[in-house]
Amino acid sequence: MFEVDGVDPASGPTPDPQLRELLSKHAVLRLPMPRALEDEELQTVASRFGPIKDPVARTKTGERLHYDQRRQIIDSGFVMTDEVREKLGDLQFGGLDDERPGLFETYHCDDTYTAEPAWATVLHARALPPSGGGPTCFIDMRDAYRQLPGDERDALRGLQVRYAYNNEDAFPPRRAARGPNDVLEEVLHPLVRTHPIAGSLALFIDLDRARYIEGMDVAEGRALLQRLQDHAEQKAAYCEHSWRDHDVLVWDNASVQHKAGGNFAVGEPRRFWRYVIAGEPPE
Ligand SMILES: O=C(O)CCC(=O)C(=O)O
Ligand SMILES: [Fe+2]
Repeated sequence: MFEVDGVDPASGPTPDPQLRELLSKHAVLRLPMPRALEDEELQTVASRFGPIKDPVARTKTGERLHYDQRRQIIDSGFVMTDEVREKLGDLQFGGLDDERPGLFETYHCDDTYTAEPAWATVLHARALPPSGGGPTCFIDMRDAYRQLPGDERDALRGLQVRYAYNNEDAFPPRRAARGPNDVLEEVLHPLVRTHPIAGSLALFIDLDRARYIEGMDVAEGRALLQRLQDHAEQKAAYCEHSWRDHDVLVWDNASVQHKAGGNFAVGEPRRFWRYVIAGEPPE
């Protein structure tokens, strides 16, 4: 985690090679802001890292589907009521907390169910739990890869993982997400990813959406994915960000996994505005 002071929400080069470089190196950047940003200002800050991604992906029948808003509201403190539950019908977000469906408490990277997952995610704090708690936690997947034995590192290169939005076979304790995005096509991504800017190698896994390893016995491939995830969670360098008002936090989905810490009281607000930054297909 690295702090970048003085980023001007009103102007600056878009993209800004220096900020892209810093993000590639440190994987998580905190940009303190003096006040809550206007939407346009947040877009300016986000664009310093690259073009904002238009969340459009292909469906199984080849159509283009807007699978999300361009600016997303992450409302992790939102408490489910029976009334809302009824309205949502079959919609499931896949989280672990029945009461707080916007709380994503399992390690993941964003957007892996699309062919060109967002390179980076930009989150701007709008409301934080008054009594504290609710950090965002990160593990370093380059470090996780480096810590594997050399022969295993070599053996993993070239393997491809299959991802789906609606993974009915979600890895426990995760639960399957369900909704209109079920129609999206399944996609493949490499298990070992070369960083698009730094050129470094990282394990690229998202068990929230992964199904199996292509060309490998399904159970064997899933056991391998789970073992690699456990390895990363136990061994890889870890950091967490304790939110302060108006923070902008940016992370690099090509080199870290993240999750929300749910240690804040039910009923307290925890809300962010979010833009994601476009990325090339992982290689
Ligand atoms: O709530 C958090 O800390 C993380 C949210 C998250 O996973 C995301 O915005 O992609
Ligand atoms: Fe996320």
